[in-house]
Amino acid sequence: MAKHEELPVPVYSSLDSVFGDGSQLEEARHRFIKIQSKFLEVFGHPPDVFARSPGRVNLIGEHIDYEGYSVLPMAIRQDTIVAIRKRDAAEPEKLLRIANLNDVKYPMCTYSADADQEVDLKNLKWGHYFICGYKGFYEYATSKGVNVGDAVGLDVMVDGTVPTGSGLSSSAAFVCSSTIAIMAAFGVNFPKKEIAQLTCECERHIGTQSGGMDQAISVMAKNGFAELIDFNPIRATDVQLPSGGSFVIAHSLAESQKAVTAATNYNNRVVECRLASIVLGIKLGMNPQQATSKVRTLSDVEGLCVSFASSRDSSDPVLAVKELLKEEPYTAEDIEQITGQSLPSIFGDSSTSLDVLKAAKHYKLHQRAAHVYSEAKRVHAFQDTVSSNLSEEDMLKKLGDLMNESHYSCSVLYECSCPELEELVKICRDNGALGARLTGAGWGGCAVALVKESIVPQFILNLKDHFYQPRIDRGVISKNDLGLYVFASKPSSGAAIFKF
Ligand code: NG1
Ligand code: MG
Repeated sequence: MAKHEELPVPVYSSLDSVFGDGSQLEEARHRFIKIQSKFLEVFGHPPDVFARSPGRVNLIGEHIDYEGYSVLPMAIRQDTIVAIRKRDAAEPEKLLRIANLNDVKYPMCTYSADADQEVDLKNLKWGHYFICGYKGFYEYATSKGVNVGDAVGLDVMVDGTVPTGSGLSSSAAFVCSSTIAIMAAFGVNFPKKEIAQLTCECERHIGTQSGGMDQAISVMAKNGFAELIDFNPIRATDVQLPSGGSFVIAHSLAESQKAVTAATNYNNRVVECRLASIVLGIKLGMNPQQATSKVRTLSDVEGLCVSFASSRDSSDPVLAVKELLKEEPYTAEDIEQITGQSLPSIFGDSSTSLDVLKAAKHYKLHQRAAHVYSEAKRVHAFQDTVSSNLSEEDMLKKLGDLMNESHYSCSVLYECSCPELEELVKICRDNGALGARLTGAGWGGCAVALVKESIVPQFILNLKDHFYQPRIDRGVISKNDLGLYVFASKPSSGAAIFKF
């Protein structure tokens, strides 16, 4: 039997295979009807096909996917649905018309059907995420020798329920559902792991040097399971979570605009990790020229770090970080002295990295590397704990401890938290969470808390009282929207195509 990730995206002719038979199915029916009729109203004809891809919550393994390390997310119920229709090839004006069910917040975007168009990062519009998928589809199909014919116009209607800027990967849900809808419109389908890879690469057109976690889980998730996602090559292993625990997702209400702050936040950390791995490589005996040209990620030099540690009777790469990288921030000159090369020349091929160098005052190599290596270990400890024969009580406690350690590392070593997330995580712990941490890139967005199933309703009420009520009183959010900001989540299924 072909492995799950080798299979193409499933195509369904009814909604119940994905949405079950309860209230979720009813909701989904309403949603599809709304999308269908809005499509008809805007474009004058019905869509050919629909694609759905979910958001995700990362349970553990933050900011390590782009360093080559495994992560452990689960898909959530909230998703993006894209309805699409291929226009007639004979029409003279070939346009991509991308509309949204919420046309007040997201007015229609129109682009040419030219797959070589540049994504204009200075003027970022919501429709750009669709263009990522569009370019990715063409690049991939071309590389595979699949002839998809000349460019044609596409009519597209989007409906997303993943809150944006929340660390729940609304962006990947949108890019993946767009790419899969385009594939379906062109009558092709690819193995899920290839789609995961291509959507990861094409989302980088937005300007963040992301890893592949979000797209991988969005495409490959299975109902009822979290997944351990490995990279190079992408692989997903089912992880059964203990039934007595529940994951509650709570929004800090600080919106993280990742694409806008990339140079000082997300991409800055990617650059710092690369510099940390180069400096470690050199300190561990690599020739500087070779290190700057070959070493990309901390996983590339982990073997050297482990050998170093073994000379001190340890197997922990963090030991090498502690002894070889100074705690004080490195200046550009410090690093240039070690590498014998100017920083811009190391990153010469990447304009987003050059933006980072321009904005950075210094580089915290010790802290970032210590986070990545220790977080990578926590992911495996989490998986080992889940599959151990500990009592459920002890298992939940251990998982909670790992989540707390992860948060501490993100907050103190990786510095990707913010005051609102710190407050929220503390409130979670004070109200009975076994563990709580920021999830996704951070600098805003959501926290995820592990809570005993039996106390979930009370826990959510307590969060409302302590975190949200003051914000309702100040008019930051409305009471009616509370359900969008705090909810318990079960592992949902991955991407699907619907053709009725
Ligand atoms: P968010 O901010 O949740 O989309 C981002 C990256 C992930 C991963 C996490 C941090 C994108 C598309 N995703 O997630 O790959 O690096 O941050 O663990 O940028
Ligand atoms: Mg994102």
